[in-house]
Amino acid sequence: MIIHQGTLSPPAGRFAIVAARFNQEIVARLVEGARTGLAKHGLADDCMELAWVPGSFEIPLAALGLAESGKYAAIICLGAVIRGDTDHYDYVASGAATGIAQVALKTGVPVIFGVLTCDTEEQALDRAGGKEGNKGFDAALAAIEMVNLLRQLPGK
Ligand code: INI
Repeated sequence: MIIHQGTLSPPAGRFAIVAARFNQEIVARLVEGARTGLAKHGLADDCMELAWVPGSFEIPLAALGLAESGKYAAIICLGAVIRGDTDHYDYVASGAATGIAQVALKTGVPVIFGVLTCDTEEQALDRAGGKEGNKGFDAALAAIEMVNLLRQLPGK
């Protein structure tokens, strides 16, 4: 059996991060986590670009433009959606998740879902460099792995 597995060795190419400004204190920690994850795996800071958008709902549109430009090996999407008193949370979280998945499938570029969806700010902080790790860091590793995997798999 041939087994394909993306490694974490540094791939050639540029990495774009799309980050939501809403809950910016938390998202800034995710951005730092992603940057650290890329750097720890051999990617230079000048291979990384960061685009801020107003909220997680706007992430897919910015990610689409970046992915369609053909300039990036992967797009890492970071945001923090925290449940409030209304069902607004559900629309923002599902819009972000569905949109991000659509961008990846439409363009063939790995577009990584690093958007926290939490009930409380405490849960989000735990996942943005707290006791549950940093999901930005994890998203960076997922991006590297997917770039390397897709370069191994038979393409179109
Ligand atoms: N955007 C977030 O990224 N996180 C949230 O928790 C959030 N809440 O709770 O409202 C949020 N809303 C803004 C939304 O992403 C859009 O920016 C806004 O609706 C304009 O389209």
